[in-house]
Amino acid sequence: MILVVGHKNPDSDSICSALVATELLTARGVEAKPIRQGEINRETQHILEVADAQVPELRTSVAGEKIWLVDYSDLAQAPDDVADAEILGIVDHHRLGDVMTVNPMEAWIWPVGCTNTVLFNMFKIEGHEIKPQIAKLMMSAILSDTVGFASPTCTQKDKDAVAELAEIAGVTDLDTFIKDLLIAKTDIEGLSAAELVEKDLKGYPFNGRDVVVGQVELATLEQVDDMIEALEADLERRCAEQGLAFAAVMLTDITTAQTRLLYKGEWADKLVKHEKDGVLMMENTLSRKKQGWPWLQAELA
Ligand SMILES: [Mn+2]
Repeated sequence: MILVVGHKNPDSDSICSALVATELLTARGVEAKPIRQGEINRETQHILEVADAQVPELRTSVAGEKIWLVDYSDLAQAPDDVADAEILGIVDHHRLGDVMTVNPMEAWIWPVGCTNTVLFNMFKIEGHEIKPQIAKLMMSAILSDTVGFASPTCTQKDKDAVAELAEIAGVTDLDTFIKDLLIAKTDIEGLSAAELVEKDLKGYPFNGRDVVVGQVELATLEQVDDMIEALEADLERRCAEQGLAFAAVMLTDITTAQTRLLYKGEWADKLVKHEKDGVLMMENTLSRKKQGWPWLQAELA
């Protein structure tokens, strides 16, 4: 039995990848089960409803298990006891992380917009049938990760995959499908500052210290106008409680690709020079992976 596990603070790709990779392993005749390391967000909830799919079981310990990692290869994003598990496979679209394996394993890591684009191609290469429900999960994850093809992480392979998957899924009105997905993605109503920071928070070891960078995708920055102070206070609290050198959250307007960065911590001084009237705007920044984090790495180095 292989447990398929996405990263901590699961996003839609992470959850859909666990479900889809489980389907792929099953098609290979291997017993597998999807698990998740945290609560699902509203967009993922929307996707699972549209696809009529089950939420993977919540499970944060994998000691003694055989596992596949989907949508990451960093220890920081893996279950805490991953060292006591046997990693048999990785499907991902991020830079290669720091996990180590004892035995040879299967790794599918492509520079595309979404893990589900890699999984889609695995289905094709291996000649497995893609059911409409699985197609819906895959195309939703791709549209989520690429923000409806707008992200600089989006490649032709992602677009080709969605075109084929939409046909299998019977989705004829792709524009409405994307619109509904993005509405769910940017729905933050009623969330507290801590929940917003936590929503899509990623930890990065950097220069011997720990850094966290979250991202909140919005339809307009006005959605968080009243919460700036509370968000900054939450970042400060995280630095104090967890000894972080830097904690930030990217507030991204996905309609204009404008990101406001809130940040705290010992290393915060390094960024002050980029502020205008006390506000740090990152122009044309939609992707944390391709734009936000690389820029931060250069500035914090
Ligand atoms: Mn992803």
